[in-house]
Amino acid sequence: MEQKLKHVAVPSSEITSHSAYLSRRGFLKAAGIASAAAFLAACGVNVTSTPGAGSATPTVTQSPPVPDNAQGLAADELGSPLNTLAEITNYNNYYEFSTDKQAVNPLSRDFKASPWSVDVGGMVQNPKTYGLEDLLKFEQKERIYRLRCVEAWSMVIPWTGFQLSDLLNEVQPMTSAKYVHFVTLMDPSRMPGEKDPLYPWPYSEGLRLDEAMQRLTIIATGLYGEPLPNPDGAPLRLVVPWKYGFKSIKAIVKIELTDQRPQTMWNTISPMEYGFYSNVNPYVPHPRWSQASERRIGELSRRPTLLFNGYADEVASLYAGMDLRDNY
Ligand SMILES: Nc1nc2c(c(=O)[nH]1)N[C@H]1C(S)=C(S)[C@@H](COP(=O)(O)O)O[C@H]1N2
Ligand SMILES: [Mo]
Repeated sequence: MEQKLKHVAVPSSEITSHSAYLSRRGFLKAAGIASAAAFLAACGVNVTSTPGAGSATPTVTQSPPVPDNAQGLAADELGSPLNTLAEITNYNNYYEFSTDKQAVNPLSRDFKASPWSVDVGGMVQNPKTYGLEDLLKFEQKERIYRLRCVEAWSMVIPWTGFQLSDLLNEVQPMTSAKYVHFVTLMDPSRMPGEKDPLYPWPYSEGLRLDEAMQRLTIIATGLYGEPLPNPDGAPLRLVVPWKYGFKSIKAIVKIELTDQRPQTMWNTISPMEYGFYSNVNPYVPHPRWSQASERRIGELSRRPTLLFNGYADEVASLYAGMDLRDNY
């Protein structure tokens, strides 16, 4: 994660220089994004306030829906091959263990992820503390998702997990509930990174309730058919594939429904850089680097970043009428 704290160096390899930033029109053509832009315009979504947006050729193509049972598939619904288990478990952002992506795996090796429980409460009719074993009773799906880090690298990961909507339907949000707040385990004796006083621990994240109810939003309990590996957030973590990776909070112990937009860790550290929505958007650069392209781990050349990380068909309607530049 790139941010303002002085002791964390920004790896230049992850960041596209401003001169490399493609012109919007050129980018639209190169990436075939014209279709997504047209689709979004039809949905009433304001992709950008940049003049010329209307000149994109309106050829509408739809990507296939993400399957629920992807077990055994070797690629995502767009045809991109899966990253290997070794890649997925040895290049991790998990600041509770280390800010060094390659150090997370060895430093999290002895983390005990069971027993585990999650408090689900706040504005709900049926608050409950769930053991991991209770959560595994929700229908487990196999979903292959792209994970796009705000630092402009990405992976394709075959998750096992259940729809967050299944859990929320059970606890029954009150009509006054508008947001969902997620909190990571706070235990510096088990997560040594939490001793670093520069960060406002515990890690926390939030979603609008309708985003949390969207079918693509899952609580992952495994990947590659195994229980969730420690570096990826064992025993359970959120996955919201159309948002930057930092929204997908790991090692969750608390889920709380609220009527207030929740405070999140990255938004607290640097609100201009890490907004509440943080939808993947190639047209809205991070203040310090472009988001127009990304480096897929395991590939040599960069690839264009897709609006909503390629999930626009399924999620754009959540943002109908919103200016995605203001609501970054
Ligand atoms: N609790 C917690 N959750 C977290 C993070 C973290 O440091 N702590 N890093 C986030 C970031 S920046 C990314 S890109 C993803 C990375 O997930 P992965 O390591 O499974 O690929 O986890 C997210 N969830
Ligand atoms: Mo990230």
